[in-house]
Amino acid sequence: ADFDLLIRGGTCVTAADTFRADVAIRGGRIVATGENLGSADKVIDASGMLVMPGGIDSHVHLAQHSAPGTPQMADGFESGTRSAIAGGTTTVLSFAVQPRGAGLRESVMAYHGKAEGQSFCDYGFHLIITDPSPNVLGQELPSLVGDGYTSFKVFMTYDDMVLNDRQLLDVFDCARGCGALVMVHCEGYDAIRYMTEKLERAGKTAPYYHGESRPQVVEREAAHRAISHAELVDVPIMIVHVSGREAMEQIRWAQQKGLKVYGETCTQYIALTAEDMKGFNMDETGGKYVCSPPPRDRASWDAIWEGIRGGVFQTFSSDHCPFFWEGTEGKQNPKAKTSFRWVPNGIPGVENRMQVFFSKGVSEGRISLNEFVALTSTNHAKMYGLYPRKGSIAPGFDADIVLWDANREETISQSLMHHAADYTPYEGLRVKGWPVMTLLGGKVVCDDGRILGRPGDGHFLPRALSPFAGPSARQR
Ligand code: DUC
Ligand code: ZN
Ligand code: ZN
Ligand code: ZN
Repeated sequence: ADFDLLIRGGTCVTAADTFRADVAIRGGRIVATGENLGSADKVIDASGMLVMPGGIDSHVHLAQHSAPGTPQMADGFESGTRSAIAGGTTTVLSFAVQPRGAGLRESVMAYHGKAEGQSFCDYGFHLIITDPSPNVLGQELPSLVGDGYTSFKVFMTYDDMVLNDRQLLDVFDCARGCGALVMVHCEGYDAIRYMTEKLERAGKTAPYYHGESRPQVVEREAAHRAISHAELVDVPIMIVHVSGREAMEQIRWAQQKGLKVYGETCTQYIALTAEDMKGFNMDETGGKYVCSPPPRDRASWDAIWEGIRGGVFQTFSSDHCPFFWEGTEGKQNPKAKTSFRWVPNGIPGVENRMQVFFSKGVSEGRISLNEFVALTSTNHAKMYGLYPRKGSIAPGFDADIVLWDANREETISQSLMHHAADYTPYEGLRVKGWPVMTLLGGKVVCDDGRILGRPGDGHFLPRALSPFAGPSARQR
């Protein structure tokens, strides 16, 4: 036969176009699109389906190290990527954290150990820099960037992660020098500590007050500070997990000034609100929704859509950061009941990202199919150095494909999930549009919720420098 596989009769969608075509696959790659392409060993009938590039989720946390005695992450690479492929996502970028005092190279190797042979989908790593020592910035980071770890994240809050302004400037300077893309967690450390202590003194310790301890002004101030430092150093930055209007407007303002400031938003900021964090006991499940930045309100959903439609945000991610709900190691652990400050920040969602975004975006008429593909796949590939291998349906691209039924209605429920977490924060959400088949490198790895792939099908992706990470023309 001419091809290994032919996907016949579907409607292909890329970030640019929508067209009726068959897709021919050989050796794990797309080799042709069009009509009457030839014979194939296997044919998949995609009539009535959308044929889209597999999702790329450039913001997930899998097997992330937690301090001893604190809740541990619910998903490792096996369960987390199983959930990804079930949701139509074929590439994840996860975080390799540098514990303070540790070397970067040893830190990233530890995450390779957790992922190798375990992953159902392809994966790469962003580094998290917590300890920007002279050796890290002078030697290790440039060397790792050269090895394909071309992006890293820094935090403006959390005791064990926070960088001060001088450290941020030094890290930005290093990124500028090696052409890496810096992702910034924008929430102000001191403001959060002030608010947390004030709320605790007033006895306001329930999960709901997690949201009150880090209101939008705290996110906006940090976003503005990060943007200012990036302008000073002349380096592009990506502001991740933007929750509402305040930070969105900072990014838009920076973009209108001509600064290379990029934005990411996530499922929770168009689907959850602070109200969800009310209540704590078994029947009152506020702790399930605790993540950072916290979910805001419905007006914020509108602001996020404004940013999506206006091009402020390039990527839509899950920020899958799963913890168990039940049990002493989970979000309900005894310490967490004494104050929101001990509830681990993060929620699962890698499986639901495309479902929720398609339903609220495409099915409800807020964005086009092409914008959906751009924000869930193509832009992630371009932003993080995976293009033109990942992120489109065209000859030469990896045959990472999701067949999507735009008309199928489902209700999201834990019983449908493939993660290891014991709940989904999107429980009960009705969606229209559903992934029905996922292919990785031309192999069917999930068929209508049934996992056909194996751990180890997915491979590590060293990445090229981001074309978006170069300094501005004005100053090189
Ligand atoms: N930042 C993330 O990116 N994910 C979860 C929690 C956090 O602070
Ligand atoms: Zn973060
Ligand atoms: Zn995250
Ligand atoms: Zn391998």
